[in-house]
Order: sequence, then structure tokens, then C-alpha cells
Amino acid sequence: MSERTLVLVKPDGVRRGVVGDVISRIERKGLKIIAMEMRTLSRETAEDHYGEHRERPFFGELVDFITGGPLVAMVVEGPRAIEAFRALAGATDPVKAAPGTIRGDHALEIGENIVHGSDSPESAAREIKLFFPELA
Ligand code: DAT
Ligand code: MG
Repeated sequence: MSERTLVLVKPDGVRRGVVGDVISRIERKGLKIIAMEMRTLSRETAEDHYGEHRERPFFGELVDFITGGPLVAMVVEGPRAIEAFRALAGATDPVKAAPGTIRGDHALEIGENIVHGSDSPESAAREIKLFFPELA
């Protein structure tokens, strides 16, 4: 059974020039990119995307960061795509992320951890609808 997930190469990943590396890892794994677009998020979209974190102390910084430059949004499809991409991404804290993962190889700070991947089928559906309403 195929599944879809929303992947973001966040503004730090675009600035660091690792968009190609992220795409390459997704393709190497056998997952398929079925939609992709570079864009700069409005605060409204960012607050909606990260709505579950609204009450966290880092929410303001998170929204500043994610709206602070262009990002690359993708819909990625394949068997267990949600879990498969989160395994490629590695742990949220890049210092704890295993070397060989995207975050383990490219980042050091939790607030700048290069990629986002949906964490459940419900989040994936909500996030895909937010970024690519034409696919939902
Ligand atoms: P993930 O991106 O692995 O799903 P999350 O949903 O818990 O992690 O958090 C969303 C983003 O918020 C995360 O990628 C980076 C930021 N973040 C999480 N915890 C943080 C913290 N303690 N301090 C600063 N930023 C944090
Ligand atoms: Mg998350």
C-alpha cells in the first residue's frame, strides 16, 4: 500500500545548498516525488503548518525561521513513505541524529534541522492539503 508524506527542505537547507542531496536520498531510497515547489511561506501558512506547537516557547522563533527564506516543499510517495522519510531525516535534535541521516550529516542545532517530514497519516493529509490543495 502506497502512502504520501509532505517533505520540506527548510530555509536553512536551501541556504546550505543541500536540496539536491535531500532529493537524491529520497530517490535513492526508491520513494517518488510527485509534486515539488520552491516558495516563501506567509506567517499565516507557517502558523497553520506548525499549529500543534502553538503553545511551545519556541513557536515564535520557529515561525520566524520557517518564513525567513525560500523553502522547497514536496509530496513524496511510496510504501510507508511517512516512516521511510523520517528514517532518512533522523532525530529532531541533529546532535542525536545518527550520522548517515540528513540531520545527522548536515545540522547541529535543533531549530535548524534542514528538513520536515509529516509524522502520521493525519498530519500528512492536513499538510499536503495546506501546501498542495490540488492534490488533496
Ligand atoms: P520534527 O520536525 O522532527 O517532527 P517536532 O514536530 O517536534 O519535530 O518539532 C518541529 C520543529 O520545531 C523541529 O523540527 C525543530 C523545532 N523544535 C522542536 N523542538 C524544539 C526545541 N526544543 N527548541 C527549538 N526548536 C525546536
Ligand atoms: Mg513534527
